[in-house]
Amino acid sequence: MLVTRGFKGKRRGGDADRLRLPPGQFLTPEFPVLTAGPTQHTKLNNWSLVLQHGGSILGKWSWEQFEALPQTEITSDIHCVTKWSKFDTRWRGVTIDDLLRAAGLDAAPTDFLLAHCDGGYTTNLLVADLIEARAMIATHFDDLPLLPSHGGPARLLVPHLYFWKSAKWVRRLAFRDADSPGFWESQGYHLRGDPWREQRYEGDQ
Ligand SMILES: Nc1nc2c(c(=O)[nH]1)N[C@H]1C(S)=C(S)[C@@H](COP(=O)(O)O)O[C@H]1N2
Ligand SMILES: [Mo]
Repeated sequence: MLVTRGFKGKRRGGDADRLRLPPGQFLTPEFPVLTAGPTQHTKLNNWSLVLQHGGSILGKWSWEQFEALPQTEITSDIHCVTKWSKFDTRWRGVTIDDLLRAAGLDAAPTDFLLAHCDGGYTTNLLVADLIEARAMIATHFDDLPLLPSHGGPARLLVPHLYFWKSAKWVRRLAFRDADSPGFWESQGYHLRGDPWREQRYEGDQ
């Protein structure tokens, strides 16, 4: 079990909370739903998660097989590029490290990947942003199965990047030899999206 916690403030709106907010963000206790397009509803017996590199399948798990993989809990702040941040969100799922291990891989085959979702959403990520317990395929929020609106049955969770990188209804991680933009990235959003560097749009340093 791994738990990562940010710096905790004593009261809402205090100095500690402000230090904990990336530039330009405001704190919300809500959990807004943001989706381009309709919520996806995938039956668990039709669900699978695939790790792929070019034409070859590196790993594939049914829901049952996926649920049997090692479980990790992460508590983290999340930051949406539309400027809301939420502190101390609590997730459970399978880290990308454990997923690679389950596929029998010592290391990722390339430095980049594109996450593909039910409904067609995609987002690009550096492998370095996914390994070493920085990211997971999350299936639970606050101890409950993830709601469809928040990406259930399973979503990518990459809490240290803007939340558009945390692809809901993720089904396939495709390793690639080069970084190429996903859905929002090809519409002017930043290729990486680090909230602490305020990498919102293409061209932000
Ligand atoms: N498949 C999919 N994943 C997605 C999105 C989407 O439209 N489709 N929106 C992204 C954006 S812009 C944000 S801010 C978060 C919102 O997640 P939430 O609805 O759980 O708050 O999901 C991200 N993942
Ligand atoms: Mo977003």
